[in-house]
Formats: sequence, structure tokens, C-alpha cells
Amino acid sequence: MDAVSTVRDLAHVAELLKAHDRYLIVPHVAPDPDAYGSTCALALMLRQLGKTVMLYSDEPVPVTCVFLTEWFPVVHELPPDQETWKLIFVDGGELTREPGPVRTWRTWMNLDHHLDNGRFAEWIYVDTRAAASALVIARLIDPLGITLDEPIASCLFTGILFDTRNAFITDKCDQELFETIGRLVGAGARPDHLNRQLNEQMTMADFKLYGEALAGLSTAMDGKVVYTTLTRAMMDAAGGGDQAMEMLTLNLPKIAGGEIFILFKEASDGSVKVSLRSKGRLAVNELAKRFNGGGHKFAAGARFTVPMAEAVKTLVAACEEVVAAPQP
Ligand SMILES: [Mn+2]
Repeated sequence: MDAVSTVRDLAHVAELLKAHDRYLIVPHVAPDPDAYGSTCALALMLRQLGKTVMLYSDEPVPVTCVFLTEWFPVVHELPPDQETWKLIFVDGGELTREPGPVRTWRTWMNLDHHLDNGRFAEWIYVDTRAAASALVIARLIDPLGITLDEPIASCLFTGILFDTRNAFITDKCDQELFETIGRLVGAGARPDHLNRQLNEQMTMADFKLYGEALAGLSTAMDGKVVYTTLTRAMMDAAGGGDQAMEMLTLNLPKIAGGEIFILFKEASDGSVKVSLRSKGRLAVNELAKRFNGGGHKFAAGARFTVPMAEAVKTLVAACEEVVAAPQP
């Protein structure tokens, strides 16, 4: 638990969750498998306690998350009687990460593991050492007294798998994580099946786009900064985008000698979405913050509202500075 938290502990979180009846659970914008893994699991857990639960997003469910939302359906329309619902925001800590239509709602609870937090929720539980939000949700199984069944275990397993580079190998993978994974598998989560759902559903279009972006790799600072772009034209011609982006951010750090890895992706509104990865020496969240972003120390994102060429020039220059600067 971080200092930003407003609850005493997880038992307190469980106490609060038991005290109310209607929950609107919300993952962050551009939801990923940790966002859906953790929110679907939490929704299933609260439903088991007899609560009325809705899982809301204003965006279509990404291909990689569809199997998760088969365990708990997502609604794309907000329910009426706003004041009768307790809104729980999961896997994000800034108001701008909440889906637009709920930003005017009062956020009752925020459960997260990101470094930046806008402190806008009434009850906050943040643990930045947790490898995934799904791990935070898993910690509620015992305090809530729910039965860990296969759907809940599968959602949690998937969230943790995704946020640990699909292999339980990030710096936050500690003993607690592996013990939790053991428990989830014991409760019916099937690693081979979930990996197939999560990592072996890429469209041919996205796979080819991935190859195209690899062919266009550039470097700076003797290969210490590695970057590539997915332009609108490339994505329109190939008919893909999001999954290629995920594959690139996942795999670019495999290049020897690289320190910072950047993927620039042109969004449909013309802005440039940036994914930053670090091999573990340089913090990229601080860098992302300078450009309206944030995230984790070694995995962060940002958004530019300038044309692609300018975004590349600006961010690569900023990365060069960071690589050159003496580290504390
Ligand atoms: Mn996460």
C-alpha cells in the first residue's frame, strides 16, 4: 500500500465493499487485459456476495479481452440514477484515464498499481509494487470471504500474465505473485488455455504490420534508443493496429544494447500515442510525464498532439538526454 492510499488496509477495502449494494466498475481508457482481468474478477467477486454489479466501458472490447468479458459482460451505456451506484475505478489513477462519460461521476473507490494518482476518489488503495491490478484484486479474495472459482481465477491469472510481459518476468514478480499464481492455477486457471486466448489470437493483418514496423526500426545514441512508428497510412493499408502495437512494445526490449524503446502510433484523431519501455536502468515514467503521460517506472505511455515527425524528433531528443545524463 502506498502513502496515497486513504484506506487503512485491504480488510478496510473489503469492509467498504461489503457495506454497499450497487457497483459500477470501470477499467481505464484503452483497456488492456490487466484492466479487464481485474475488473471482470472484481465484478464476479462482488456478484458472488449478492451485489448488483455493472462493468462499464464506452469503448469496444479489444480482441485480446473478449474472452475475459465472456465471464462478465461489459455494458456500453451508463445506468440511470447515478447517485445510487458506487463507482470503482480500476488500473488507473488519473481522472483522464477514466472513460469520458464517467468523469463527471463521483469516483467512490480507486484500486490501482500505477505511480501517478490524481487523488480524486473517496477511497484509494494503491500499491505501486504490485505487478498488476489483478494482483491487488486477488488480495481481496480472503478478506471478502469469496470462493475462488475458475472464472475469477482465470481473469486474475490473465491480468497478471499480461502485466508481467506475458511471462511473469518483470521486476515486480515477487514471492507473493508466484504464490498467488499457484493458487489461481489450483483453482482452475489453465495457463496454456489462457495464453492461447491472450497471445495466440493475432490477426494476419496485425502480424504483417508488426513486421513492417520492425523493418522500419531506427536507433539513436549507438543503439541505446530504439524506435519505430505505426502511421495511419500503414494501419489503414494493413487493416490492423492495436495488436501490432502490443507486440512491438513487448518485443522491442529484446534487442541487445538498447536502453529505451519507443513505439509511436498515430491515433485516428491525428494525435500520436507513444509507448515507452526501459530495460530497467532508466525510468521512463518521468519522461512520459513531460508529455502528458505516465505509468510505471519501466513501462509508460504518453500522447503528442503534434504531427508524427515532430513527435519523433522531440521524444527521441528527450531520450538522448536521459541516456546521456549521469544516473543517481
Ligand atoms: Mn495494470
